[in-house]
Amino acid sequence: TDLHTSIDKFQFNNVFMNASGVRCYTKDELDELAQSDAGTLVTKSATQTKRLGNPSPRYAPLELGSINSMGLPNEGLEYYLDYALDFQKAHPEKPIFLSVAGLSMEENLAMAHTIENSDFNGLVEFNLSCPNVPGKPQTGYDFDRTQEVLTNLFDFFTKPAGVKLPPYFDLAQFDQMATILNQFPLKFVNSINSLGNGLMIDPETDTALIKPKGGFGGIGGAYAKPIALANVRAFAQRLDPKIQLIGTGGVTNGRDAYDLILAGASLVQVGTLLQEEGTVAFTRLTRELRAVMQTKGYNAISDFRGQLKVLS
Ligand code: RRO
Repeated sequence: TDLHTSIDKFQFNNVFMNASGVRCYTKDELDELAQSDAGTLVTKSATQTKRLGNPSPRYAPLELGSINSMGLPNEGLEYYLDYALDFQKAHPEKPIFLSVAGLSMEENLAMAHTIENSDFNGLVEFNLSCPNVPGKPQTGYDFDRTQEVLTNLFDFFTKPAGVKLPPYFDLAQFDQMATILNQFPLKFVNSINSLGNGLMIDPETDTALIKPKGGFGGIGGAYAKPIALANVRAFAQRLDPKIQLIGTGGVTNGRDAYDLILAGASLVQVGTLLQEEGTVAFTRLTRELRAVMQTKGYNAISDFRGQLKVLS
């Protein structure tokens, strides 16, 4: 059973990879991802300069997932770009993703210029959906702003790129966002980032579980699965077929990944599960996805990608 997949001209020997933010902060963590069974990896979303992020505790595992308000801690673009440039020399057969998340349009455009003028030859993921920086609304929930950012970006940016989006909950939002996205030469759309601004309470102490923002944080894991499936499916139905889908949210076993692929995903990212289990999660997910495919009589991802059936 072959788990090979592709985005644009880029080939991957496994559909699984990390979700940005999880175990991809340091070069050591990135090396561990590279050595795992994952098909590729993405770096922690970068800002122009290093950030320490929000005060701890800023991540907590939950019964069905996780809550985080990391606040974009990262080593700065240069660190991750350096890593990517070294990596592509050492592993020309394994294209990787560089994630960027500017706190303003100017910062996003400045980072895009730096990448454009570099030798980076992988894919760039523009994160339009960080929910956790106090005072900074998620770009992906402001449609005019998203249009403006992408217009200014693709005015000069020519490297293969995509966007990481927040979850949407109304079909009119999918219509509007897809109309915007279809105007640009995007190679992929990655849905979804965490469910923004959830709240979990410790029953012993009646206290919010995490410290930043009075306890509000992005929810990931099993809580997110039906929302992720709907977002991947809704965009697959609306986007130009040249724009591929990356499915992220709620993967805890091989069947969850199979479902995201049925909904239209070409790659599957793993967040909370990877945080909790480590890179060995990819070994189990790979085995479980292969088993589901074998049961269904499928030999390749392309045999069932996007083939979700609905009741008539
Ligand atoms: O760093 C974070 O707090 C964070 C980011 Br940038 C993001 O995109 N999604 C998330 O759940 N946390």
